[in-house]
Amino acid sequence: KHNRSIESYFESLGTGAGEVGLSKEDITKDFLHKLFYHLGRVPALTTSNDIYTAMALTIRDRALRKFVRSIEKFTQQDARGIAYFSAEYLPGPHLGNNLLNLEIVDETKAALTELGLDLDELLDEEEEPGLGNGGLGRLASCFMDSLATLGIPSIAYGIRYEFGIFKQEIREGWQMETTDKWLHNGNPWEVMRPEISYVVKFGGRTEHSTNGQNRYQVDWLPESEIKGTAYDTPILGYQSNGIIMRLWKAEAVESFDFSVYNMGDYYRAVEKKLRSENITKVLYPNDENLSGKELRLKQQYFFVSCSLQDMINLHTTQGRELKNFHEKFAIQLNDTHPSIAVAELMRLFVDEHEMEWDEAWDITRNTFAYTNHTLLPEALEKWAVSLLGRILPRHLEIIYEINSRFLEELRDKGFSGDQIARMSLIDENGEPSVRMAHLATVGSFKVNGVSELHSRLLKSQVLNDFAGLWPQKFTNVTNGVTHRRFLAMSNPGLANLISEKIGEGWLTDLTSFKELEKLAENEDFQKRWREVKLQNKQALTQFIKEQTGVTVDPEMLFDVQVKRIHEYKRQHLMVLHIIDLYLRIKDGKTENIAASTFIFAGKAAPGYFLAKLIIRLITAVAELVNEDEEVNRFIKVVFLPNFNVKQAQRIYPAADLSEQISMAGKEASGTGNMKFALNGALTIGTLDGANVEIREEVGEENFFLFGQTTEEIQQTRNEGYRPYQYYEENPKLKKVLDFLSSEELTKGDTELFKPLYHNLLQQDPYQLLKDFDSYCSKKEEVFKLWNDKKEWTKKSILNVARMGKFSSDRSIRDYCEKIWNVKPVKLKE
Ligand code: 7GP
Repeated sequence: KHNRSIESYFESLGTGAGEVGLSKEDITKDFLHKLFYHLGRVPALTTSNDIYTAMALTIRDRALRKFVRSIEKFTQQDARGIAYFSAEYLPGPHLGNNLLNLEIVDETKAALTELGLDLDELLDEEEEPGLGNGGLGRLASCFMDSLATLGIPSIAYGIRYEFGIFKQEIREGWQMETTDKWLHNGNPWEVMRPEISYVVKFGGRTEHSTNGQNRYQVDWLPESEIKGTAYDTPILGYQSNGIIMRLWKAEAVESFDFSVYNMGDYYRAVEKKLRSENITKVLYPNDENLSGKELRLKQQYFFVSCSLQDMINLHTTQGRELKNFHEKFAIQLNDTHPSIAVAELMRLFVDEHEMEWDEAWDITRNTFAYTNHTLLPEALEKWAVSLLGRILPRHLEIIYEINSRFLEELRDKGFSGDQIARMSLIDENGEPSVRMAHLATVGSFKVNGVSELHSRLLKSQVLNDFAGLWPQKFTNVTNGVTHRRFLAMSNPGLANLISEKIGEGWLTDLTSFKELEKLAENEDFQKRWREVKLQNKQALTQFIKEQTGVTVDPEMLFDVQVKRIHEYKRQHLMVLHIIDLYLRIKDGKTENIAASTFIFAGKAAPGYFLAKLIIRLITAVAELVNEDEEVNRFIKVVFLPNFNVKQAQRIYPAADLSEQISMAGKEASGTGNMKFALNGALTIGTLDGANVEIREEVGEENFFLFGQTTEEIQQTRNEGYRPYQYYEENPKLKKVLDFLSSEELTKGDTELFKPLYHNLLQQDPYQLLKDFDSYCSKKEEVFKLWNDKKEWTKKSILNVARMGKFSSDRSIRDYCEKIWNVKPVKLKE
């Protein structure tokens, strides 16, 4: 009876009765209700966090409603679904995006205004979940937005890190890291699901036997067990479905270890609980050597095991058989971080569900698909066999078994010994280790790169042997970004101007921006385009002042590079050019320089010395330039601390020039490049990653191309690249490099930048010196064009008009077609 009354209530929700309404009045009522009943606040004691939380809860109700509706629909239709496995997510602030997706920005603003409150202040209050390092995590979140919008039955699995990516502060010019306590004020967006929890085992040993039915049986006798509990956050699509991001938190299986407790050692028992919870404490910053980090492997296994158990549970409680698992689900592995899932699914099938190996392998290989995000050799994950065997003894056995069958297949096919050694899941050079990219490739039905160029290089370099063996397995899906967050929400000025001209259809179809092409030379439109950009630059100017104390002039060219700090991305190439400008200005040769503000932001991995030194170099140049009256009329330099999604949303709309200057062949795709162009910035860039496709789309005359191609880089290397020669033969470059150890720049500490200087002169692994001239002369063209406002604006409009391809909606459609074979199940509202 009880059940029926719940059901009938749910039904009535469907017909509108008892709905959480979307009118201003509904929002006001619920908001006050939350403040009073949920938070128990009296007006006099209400803090701004209370107000934010009450509104967040009000909106979460509406988001959950969408989610519940979507799930019902998926279940009704018995739809095939996608599980996205990612160790990282960077959703950014939820509130503003949910308001946009529910189309209640105005209603909410009005409700708050009537109560004497301000929506913008509330939006400012939100602390974002920094559960990722950079591009890979943000891509996962853009994909969630599009999966929900397109109505793809899906769930995003990951880790609920208590501390996300570190907070960056700048002290005396250096990066300092502090902990990111994003949960300190609570997290109103998540729903804890104590009843959705699974046990995950670690360590110990295995026992092989033949059971009563004469079946070969392996038992894993673990050393310890940990419980994972689900925390669900609804992620909304635009005018459409809601999906769930399900993040796992680690806890002790029992709060107390009773055997110890009984002995009277209470504190030792509690300690065990604390140690278990360590697993989901902190996100590891990337770019560091992680191969020895036991806790990192435990994190990966922990979340993957919880997620697979959850999926099997979902599958079987609906009365389905495991042999159909791959028909109901595809699992996308976001890089190799979750690739231990291949071995775990085999273990669950074979050991726990008594499936035969061949059948289990068949299903497993038809379930997973793997996305690679990097070609950098140092970033390709490997786990020492000794470590893996200690933490996951059964998985090591399974990996060996997969490998021996795989190598057997290669031998049968006549592969050479060398090839077999190269393709093996086990790297026998030095300390034996498991190559996770090989495990992911062998265990998947599709492997993709993230841009045309990257996918091509993946096939010809890192996974070349595999591409020869299984050419059909390899494909490309070029990345995309959600234009709803990165244009509609964060650049309302431009979004409104565009909607005024072409309507709002672009929110779900970015290709309709093509219609803007015809306005590219319209002078009125150009003027309004420039006004919007100027307003955005004024807002950023204000923010820069608050954050750094530096005053910049919004009329100047805003030349921006924001992304993780890494040598391959070549932030220091931009700095070398700035130093050249400084020297020119000091020399009185100011003609042809367009007044520019150079803006940098990005985090360096805490253990990456040269990256941190690059930050120090930027802040040193900033100090020198900004304080020099002779110079600061022409150029200013800013380093904005603590780059994150929230900050990014302020920066992209205000940029005139986007710096995408990595050494060709190193940036798998880049996604910042797309966000900038979408907001009307022109790009100066190399033929790397998605730059290639962006240039193809916007037209080569609307893109500042410089630098060597991947082939030329290779050739330079083959010919024996000697960076010193460029230093010797190019007086301008010599002057700039020598300036790195000048008293002027280093304030007397002339040794400060020597490590960078030597690195460039002796190895220059990313060929900055070789590309320097090409970069500088492209900058001259930039300056020239900047002075022709009409031409610049025309190109800016054309860039935006031709961004259609780079919506993550298109990427997700590609995944659906090329990889997942799923159909949308969209809510009709
Ligand atoms: C990044 C790539 O560096 C970037 O080029 C790409 O756009 C992005 O992924 C999304 O595909 N990679 C990472 O953020 C990362 O952590 C290590 O890669 C596996």
